[in-house]
Amino acid sequence: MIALQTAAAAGLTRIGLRSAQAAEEAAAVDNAPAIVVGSGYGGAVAALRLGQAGVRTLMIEMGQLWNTAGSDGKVFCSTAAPDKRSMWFKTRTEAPLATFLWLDVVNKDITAYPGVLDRVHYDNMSVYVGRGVGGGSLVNGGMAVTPLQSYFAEQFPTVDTSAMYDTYYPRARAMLGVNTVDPTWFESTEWYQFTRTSRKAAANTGLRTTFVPNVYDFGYMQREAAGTATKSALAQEVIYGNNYGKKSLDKTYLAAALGTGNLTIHTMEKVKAITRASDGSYVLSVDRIDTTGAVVESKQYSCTSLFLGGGSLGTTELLVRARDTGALPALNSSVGAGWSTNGNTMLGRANHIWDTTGANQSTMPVMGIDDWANTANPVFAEIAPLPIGFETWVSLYLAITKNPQRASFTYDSASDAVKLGWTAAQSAVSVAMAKKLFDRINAANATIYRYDLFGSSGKVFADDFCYHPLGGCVLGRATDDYGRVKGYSKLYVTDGSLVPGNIGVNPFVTITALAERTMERVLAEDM
Ligand code: FAE
Repeated sequence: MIALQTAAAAGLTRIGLRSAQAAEEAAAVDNAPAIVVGSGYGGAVAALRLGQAGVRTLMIEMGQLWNTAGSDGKVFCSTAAPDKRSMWFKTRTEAPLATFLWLDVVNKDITAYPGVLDRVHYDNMSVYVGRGVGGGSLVNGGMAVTPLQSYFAEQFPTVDTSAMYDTYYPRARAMLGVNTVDPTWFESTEWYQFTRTSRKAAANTGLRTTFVPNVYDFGYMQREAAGTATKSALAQEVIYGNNYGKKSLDKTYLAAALGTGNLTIHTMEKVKAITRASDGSYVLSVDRIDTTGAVVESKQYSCTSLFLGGGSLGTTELLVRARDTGALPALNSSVGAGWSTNGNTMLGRANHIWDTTGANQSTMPVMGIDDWANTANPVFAEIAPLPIGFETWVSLYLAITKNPQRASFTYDSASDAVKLGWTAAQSAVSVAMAKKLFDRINAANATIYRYDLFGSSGKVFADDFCYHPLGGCVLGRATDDYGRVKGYSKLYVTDGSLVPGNIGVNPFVTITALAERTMERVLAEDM
């Protein structure tokens, strides 16, 4: 932690326990035994376990280190007053809820800047991802859900599920700081009125709801509510970062990894390409950018062991490009395949006037409607907040559906871009499943959908964005059963690209647990 703070205060893009001598160490660090690309869940686990094993490691992250306060005294801006810190090089925010009462009142013009949330646009699908030291942990809702063991086994038939559920999931949850809301406080606080109203509608339909753990510190949240701690989850902070309360990776895995003394993190550096030298080492071409996005330096790093933790999009794009440009020609045809949205579909319902959702809403979801056991239409729907500071009567949901559709990434040499082949018809499968469940809820409660939240056209189901990109380098297909990339030695994938498109719940605990499993095996056998 000390290293993270002092480095940011000094305006450095190079973070390590000995960052004061970073300039002298530069030559040594540029050739590290191990390089980790990306600082999200997969990258952070790799960095910690390598550091503990005494392996000098360089982590390369394209986003910023987020712990220097702006002129308002805060590191992050809130969803109510977004500024340049909100989004990654956009001139207008691109929030998931585009409109309210069909009005364009949600999004704001901003200055282009390396902000913390990115929305990456492909044909027919855009994907939200976190940018910065901590990746998605900086912007996500903190829901820390372990999937059903039976569904995990269905998705990962070659993985020993008892080892996952006895060892790696518990290890991941402990390291991530997973905790649960106090049920007594939940029942009484105004901040979860919106959740209780959705629970009532589910109960009226005969549907089961379940509490969901989170990495936001609920003790802190109760102090926020009592007025004894500075508000964050109770002050409309979430997708553009939380100033307090949330145990993002910079406070857990990455702080511990820096504590080993073996990790250096370079920020604002984007890996563009990977090749292999004749001695078998990996060579990374990297651009360092400034806060205007201008490339201020292009350089190369080399390493013996390369761990890819750039997330489903970042890692898959790097490997598809490497294969199809001929840089790593032995990568197999599964690289780029098996991608999906975890069946994500967002929607809102309009409640009766007497079923209020509350002007005050915590940004951290704590409950889901669990209809996954319904084999005719499996859906797990997170009860999401709409924290805009006044009564809306809206119940908002992020449905995770068992959509079997998968898409592939391909390299387009004409534009030198990696494209995603997802179609609108594939999103329609998720929408149909969400609609089946919520038609039942509306029928049982005599309620209707909201038509005003996703643009002026009256769209009910947000079918054009997702929060949970999964797949692209699926475990056991593009890699062996431990994330070792097929065709190359000492090249590993540790992130969400290993998960085959769907895991039935919010994914980061699974990504973390799989990375723990990979690192234990790789450190024992390969290093
Ligand atoms: P990720 O966390 O995306 O980290 C990848 C990192 O690599 C990022 O920091 C990138 O900037 C960096 N990077 C990528 N490419 C490069 C490159 N070429 N060079 C250098 N750096 C690079 O990957 N999941 C849950 O389980 N519960 C939730 O409540 C939840 N809510 C969410 C809410 C939002 C708004 C969003 C966007 C996501 C949410 N998720 C949630 C999803 C979750 O954050 C996501 O699955 C994980 O962050 C993925 O982890 P990875 O390690 O795969």
